Amino acid sequence: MIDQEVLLKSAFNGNRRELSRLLTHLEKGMKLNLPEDAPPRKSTVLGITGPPGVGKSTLIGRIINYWKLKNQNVAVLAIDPSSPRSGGALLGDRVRMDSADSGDLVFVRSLSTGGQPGGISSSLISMIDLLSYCGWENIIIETVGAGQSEIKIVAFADKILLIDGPDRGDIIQAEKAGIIELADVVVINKSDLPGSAKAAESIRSSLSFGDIKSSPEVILVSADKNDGVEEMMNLIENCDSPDWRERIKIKERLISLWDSRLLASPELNRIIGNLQTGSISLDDALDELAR
Ligand SMILES: Nc1nc2c(ncn2[C@@H]2O[C@H](COP(=O)(O)OP(=O)(O)OP(=O)(O)O)[C@@H](O)[C@H]2O)c(=O)[nH]1
Ligand SMILES: [Mg+2]
Repeated sequence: MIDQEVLLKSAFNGNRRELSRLLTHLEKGMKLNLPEDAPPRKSTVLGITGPPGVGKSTLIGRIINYWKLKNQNVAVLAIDPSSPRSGGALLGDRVRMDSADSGDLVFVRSLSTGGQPGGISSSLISMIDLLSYCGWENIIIETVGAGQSEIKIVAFADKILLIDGPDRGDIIQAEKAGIIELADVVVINKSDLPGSAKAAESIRSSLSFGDIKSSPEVILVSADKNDGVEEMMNLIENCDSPDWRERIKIKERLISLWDSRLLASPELNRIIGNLQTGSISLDDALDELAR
């Protein structure tokens, strides 16, 4: 048993090792008990998602520097899908972000989606609350657009950046998964490469033909050259999410938590067995799981 209160006090006072330990416990499903007089969450959560390799981590490095220059701190939760990825991308992430992961203003943490049966979403809220309680003003959640559930983890963020590259084909997947509806700003990264302006144009026009009520801004950025980052940050910091988008986010959060509860149920295997033998109906199964 760990003494959460002791760890909390220490993390609150700036001890990163204890903060890390607490995050590990939350990742494994521990319930967070903040003191009763803890102030409401005040940090801003920025969700960043997009297909593999579009430059999310590189861009996050730039965003970190942007906030550092303003003397604001930032904690990054980088969520890796549980399925193994090729080429040690995780390590690559660390190395790329390490340039920024220095000093007291930055905290970077990788999370795995395979940590607990219900996935990451149920513990994500506690992690955000913990980081906020410990004084982290900006929190970034990075997810890879590898599966719908991973992408939609960003629905737990206040503001959402969808990143794509010059290869317009990639974003089709995001469109299918309904991520575009959630995005406050769409970033076409790698603007230093040919094809990026065309990709941005094509996304803009497909958005204006869609039934999206107020389309997100589409902007060109080069994380590599640090070009357009300031403009992007101005956009994201000053945009107001319309009501309908807030509602979609809340709905996605509910669906995520619903899913993770179902998957974490100790009765799940037994109920699946009963469904298989036909001894109960799907409706019965849902009723039982809801109980
Ligand atoms: N030309 C160019 N290359 C870039 C730019 N930004 C990132 N890259 C390169 O794109 C590759 C992938 O960058 P990452 O930042 O790891 O991309 P990611 O989206 O975090 O990748 P995953 O986490 O694996 O999904 C690296 O080789 C980067 O150097 C850019 O603006 N221009
Ligand atoms: Mg990355």
